[in-house]
Amino acid sequence: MFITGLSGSGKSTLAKVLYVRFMEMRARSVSLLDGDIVRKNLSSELNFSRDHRNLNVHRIGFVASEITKNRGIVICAPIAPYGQSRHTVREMILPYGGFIEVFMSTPLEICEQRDRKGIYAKARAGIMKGVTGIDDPYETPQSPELSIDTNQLTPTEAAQEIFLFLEEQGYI
Ligand code: GGZ
Repeated sequence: MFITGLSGSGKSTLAKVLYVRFMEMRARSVSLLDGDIVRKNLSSELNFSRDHRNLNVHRIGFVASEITKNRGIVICAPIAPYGQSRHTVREMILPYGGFIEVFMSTPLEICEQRDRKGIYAKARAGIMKGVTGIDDPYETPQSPELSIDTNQLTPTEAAQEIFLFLEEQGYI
C-alpha cells in the first residue's frame, strides 16, 4: 500500500490506523515505511531536490519490493510528489504482489491550517524553500486505486473505506 499526498494530508495518521488493523488480523507480517522515519533512518543524507526525492522514493520502493517478495504487507507513506517515481515503484512491486496507490486528496488549505511542523508558515514567510504544494510541485495522481480526503473522513472511516476496497478486490 502506497499512500501519497502533501505534508499534513493525513498520510501518517491513516498509515498508523491501517498498521494496527493489519496487525490485528495476525495473518501476515506488517511493515510501515513512513516518510519521516525513512528520512531519518534510510535517507538521512538526502535533501528535497527533485533528484533526491526520487531517490528517496525509489529506496522505499526497493525495501517495499523485498518485503512484498517475502509475502509481507507493507504500508509506505512518503509525499512522493512525482508521478514518474510513483510509477517506477508500482513496477517494482507488481511482480511480487498487489500495489494499491492511495491518494490523500486533502486540500492544501486544510494541510496548511494543520501545519503541525510549521513548514507551511515558514514557506509562506520565505524562510523555507522548496516546500511541496507551495513552491515545489505535487503531481496529482491520475489513476490511484483510492482517493481519501481527510477533510471529509475521519482516520477510522478512511481505514474502513480502504478495508472495504481490499475485500472487494479479494486481498483480504
Ligand atoms: C515537503 C518537507 C520539506 C519540504 C521537510 N517539502 O509532514 P512531515 O514534514 O512530517 O513530512 C514531510 C517530510 C517529507 O519527506 P518525504 O520523504 O515524505 O518527502 S518525499 O517523498 O518528497 O521525498 C515534512 C518534511 O519532511 N519536510 N522539508 N521541502 N516536506
